[in-house]
Amino acid sequence: MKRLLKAAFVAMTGMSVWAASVAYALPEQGGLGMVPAGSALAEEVHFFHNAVLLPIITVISLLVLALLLWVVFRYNAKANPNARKFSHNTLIEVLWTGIPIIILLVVALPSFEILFKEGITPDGKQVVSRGDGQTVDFVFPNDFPESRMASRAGHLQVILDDGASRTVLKNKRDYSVDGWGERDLVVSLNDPAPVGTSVIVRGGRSTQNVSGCPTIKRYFDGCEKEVVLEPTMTLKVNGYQWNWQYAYPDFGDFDFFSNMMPEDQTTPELYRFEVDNRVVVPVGETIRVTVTANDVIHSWALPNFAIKIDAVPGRINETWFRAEREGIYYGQCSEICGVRHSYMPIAVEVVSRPAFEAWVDSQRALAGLEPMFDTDEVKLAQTANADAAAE
Ligand SMILES: [Cu+2]
Repeated sequence: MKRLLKAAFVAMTGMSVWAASVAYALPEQGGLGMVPAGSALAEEVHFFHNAVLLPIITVISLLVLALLLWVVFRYNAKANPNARKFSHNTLIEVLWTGIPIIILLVVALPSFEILFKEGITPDGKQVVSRGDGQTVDFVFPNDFPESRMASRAGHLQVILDDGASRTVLKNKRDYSVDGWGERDLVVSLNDPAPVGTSVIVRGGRSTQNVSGCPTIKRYFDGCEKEVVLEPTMTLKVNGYQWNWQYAYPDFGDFDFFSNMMPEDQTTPELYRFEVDNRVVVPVGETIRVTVTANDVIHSWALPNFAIKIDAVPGRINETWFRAEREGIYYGQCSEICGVRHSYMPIAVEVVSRPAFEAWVDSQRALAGLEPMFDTDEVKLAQTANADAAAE
């Protein structure tokens, strides 16, 4: 009962509960709600499911139940011995055609928006400039294809970063924009950017609600919007009977297979989720995911990021995600692909940028490649820093 109440509460408020300390984003044993959202887009999907679909489904089910009970009790042979013999009722027919059309539109329009967002890889760009205490004008090169150009205030985001914290500036109150429709947009700050700060101008049409926006604001489209930047890397996913192969084309010609951990080498909670080689990606960056298969159709599914995309032999499907928090996220092949279909889990480890770079170099070493990030210069600088700290 407690669990039902909790699920009802989660459904009503559309909240995505997340405990910051949980490193493993595992499904809750016997849970009814969604797994925690790991991306802003997944929050959108959860909101749509919990606050739009579930109430509509509930009301329709209760209405149909009430109609059935009414007919059963009011119009059974005993209660209603003389049946009336009319063939149609125009008003009712208009209503039961018109109302479902309206309901379907209410369901379809927001779901199209989410589907488009999942299907179109973000292309936002950013320009970082140094504040010098005098400059107020900062140029953003709006060099997108015409249909993707930043064309209104909502397509731009101006952020001041002083190294310790970031402040998102507000259009009109803090800055104005000139040059709409031209290649160069000029952002004019009302006050010059202080010395030592970075002025980050982000632009593009791939925008989304910021993560963690309250449900009530989502209802009224009152969430703060942000520009989602273009991918920093591509993850190539290839489905096999019965494991996954991953490649990182931006970081060299290395790939690896990811196999389920045997039952005796993992915990009961992680069995059928944990793998020997996890996918590793950096936090807060847009990851392009291309998915295909080697033999039969599989499906790469990662519920925390609201991803479920078919892996089809001879075809490359593309999607993307941007993880908001570090952690380990699990999914499973979601297209029946043979006898070991339920033994090809997916595990994604979201780590910090430095940890990601260290991991890339470890994978490159395994493939016999030179390090990409852990170069001699980096090592020298690290040693110099360590020496300076020791003195
Ligand atoms: Cu499969």
